[in-house]
Amino acid sequence: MKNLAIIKPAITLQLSNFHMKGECIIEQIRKIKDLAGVFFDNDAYGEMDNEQIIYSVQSWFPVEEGTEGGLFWGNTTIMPGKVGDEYFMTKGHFHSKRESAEIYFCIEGNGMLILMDQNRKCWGEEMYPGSLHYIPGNVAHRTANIGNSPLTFGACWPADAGHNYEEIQQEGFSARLFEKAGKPILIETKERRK
Ligand code: PAN
Ligand code: ZN
Repeated sequence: MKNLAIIKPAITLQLSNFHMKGECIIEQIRKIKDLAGVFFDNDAYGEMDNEQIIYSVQSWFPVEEGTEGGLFWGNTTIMPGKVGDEYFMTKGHFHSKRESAEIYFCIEGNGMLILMDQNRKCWGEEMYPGSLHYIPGNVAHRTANIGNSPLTFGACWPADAGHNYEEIQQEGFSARLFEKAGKPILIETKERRK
């Protein structure tokens, strides 16, 4: 950057829907067909439309992946719906650099941030417009939409955190968020394969 330069920001957030605009924004879409093994009820999963969009993520990587001290930003939108009795949710992950923390904040909709520590203790944090969430290091995280409209939240995480999806793919979370009698409830599941 030129000394004393005054420049326009490269990226802007549209305040009506929090979509980012600008170059280098990466869009990822996760459809039913991308989420094999994520949901509990395999029969209900098999009956769903493979092309149905479950969630999308817009990410901004202002520095290269792995840059120590750098930060990334992302917006996730999860559609409303369920597979069987289980709410639509993200795959979930630990960070590869496990001690890396993250901040989420809810923009619109109603959700549940599902957290699991190293000892597989699992708990949920309610998400609603304006709720702010600190995800400590060494804690796996995934998000479910528990409402009738799209859930959108913003996230900021270290550029060298990385994503470890394999562990959750293999071992799952120790609990799942189901709707029972019209309410979200965390229920322990015995899915650990190791
Ligand atoms: C978020 C998540 C995003 C999608 O930006 O990556 O909500 O969830 P999955 O990555 O589990 O599919 C984040 O936690 N980044 O670190
Ligand atoms: Zn994360």
